[in-house]
Amino acid sequence: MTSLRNIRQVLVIVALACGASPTLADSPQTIEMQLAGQDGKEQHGYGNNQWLFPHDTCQEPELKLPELASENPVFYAAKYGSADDEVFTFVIDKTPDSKHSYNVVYVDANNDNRIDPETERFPFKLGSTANATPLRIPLSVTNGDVTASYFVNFSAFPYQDKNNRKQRVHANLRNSSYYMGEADFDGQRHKFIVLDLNSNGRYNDYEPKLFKGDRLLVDLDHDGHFRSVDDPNKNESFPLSRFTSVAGRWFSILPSPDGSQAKIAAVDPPLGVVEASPHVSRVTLRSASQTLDLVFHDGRAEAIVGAYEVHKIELTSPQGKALEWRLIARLKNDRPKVVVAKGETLKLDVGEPLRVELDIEPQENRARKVKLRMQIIGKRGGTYLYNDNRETVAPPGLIVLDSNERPVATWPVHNGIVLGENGNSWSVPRSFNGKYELWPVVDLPGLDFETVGREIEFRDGKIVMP
Ligand SMILES: [Ca+2]
Ligand SMILES: [Ca+2]
Ligand SMILES: [Ca+2]
Ligand SMILES: [Ca+2]
Repeated sequence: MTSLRNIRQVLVIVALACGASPTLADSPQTIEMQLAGQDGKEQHGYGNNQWLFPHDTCQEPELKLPELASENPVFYAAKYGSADDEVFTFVIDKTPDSKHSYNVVYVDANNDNRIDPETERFPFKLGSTANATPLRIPLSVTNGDVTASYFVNFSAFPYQDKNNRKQRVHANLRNSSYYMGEADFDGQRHKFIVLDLNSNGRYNDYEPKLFKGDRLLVDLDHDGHFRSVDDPNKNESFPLSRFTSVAGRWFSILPSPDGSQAKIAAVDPPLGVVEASPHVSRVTLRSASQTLDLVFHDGRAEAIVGAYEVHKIELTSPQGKALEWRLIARLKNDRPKVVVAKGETLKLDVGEPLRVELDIEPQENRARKVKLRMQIIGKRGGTYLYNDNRETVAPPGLIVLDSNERPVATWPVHNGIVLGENGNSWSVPRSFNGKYELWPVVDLPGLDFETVGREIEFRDGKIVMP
């Protein structure tokens, strides 16, 4: 009898469990990842590189070098993985028959501090900054007690800039391999990629800023591609964070440092609420370990508790309006700091009111040219650019009024051309004589802008300094 009752209990439990239709995503998953991209067929779309500065001498004094033919070999010190010795020495050399160009690169690819003249020697072609054919080199990178293959694309080219005034041969290494696996996020198997986007040989760096950490790509729509799209519902590219929202729920996705394994578990992180003004549609918050892409509905969004900085703000016209517009601010300096507390509501004070600022300055040695810069600035900072690609928006512009307040010139303004942080120069007609007013015009339905005009005096098209 006892055993029958036990069987009944088991049946009841099984029935209950089936009723809730649990998927694999409900239980922690440990995924064995496969190295991919070593054949040069990269699927992830974008990568980062390590810039290698030239040295006259080897930066690793203990390294055993092969005999070099050039009088001026160039040494580079790349860094990959996390081990006591994370420096990989590269040297470019030229064979005796090569009169001008470097044509051989030696690499301590297995980082045993000895360059094998046979197996660690690769012919290559010196490139230019505009055009360099990269050479694919397999390294053995160590993280903890795991040593694994890691492929880099090596390019070298003569280079100079204002910080490197003497032209020398610089080089860079673009990471060209990544790890791919398959996991259950929503009851279906999805291919996913862990990408060493900050190019340091480790796959588990949280991304506090683009290219400063690593990425996670999930093929949510099973089309074989891993795209980052503006539509948050179609986004397949995620900054590596403590918690990641995939297919509508929160997961902890932790790659091992060497990338060969990923631990995935559905989680319920502590949440608070963020409220913003009605036109705020999306906001990106970032901390050292967590990126949140908040999508606002009726002015509200849920957010994981934590202390963040505001990185990106998006304002959009209300859904259903015939004229659609979108303004996006990417904050680079003085980012507002916010704290999301558990169960509490944070009022995010960004966006409106917006004001339009206009700067005008004469261009040195360029007659009848003035530099104009127009910026849309929101509350608590941020320079907003509008969606250039939608024809429905009346583009922002500049209107010039003469002393009788008659418009004498109008000028459409595009992102990066006058509108934005850089500004651009404007040719003033020679007929401009006397005092003029320049007014920025931004007309986006439903948005109020505070605009301030500027009075300028011209003589034969030249700006008259006050
Ligand atoms: Ca070394
Ligand atoms: Ca070696
Ligand atoms: Ca990394
Ligand atoms: Ca896809």
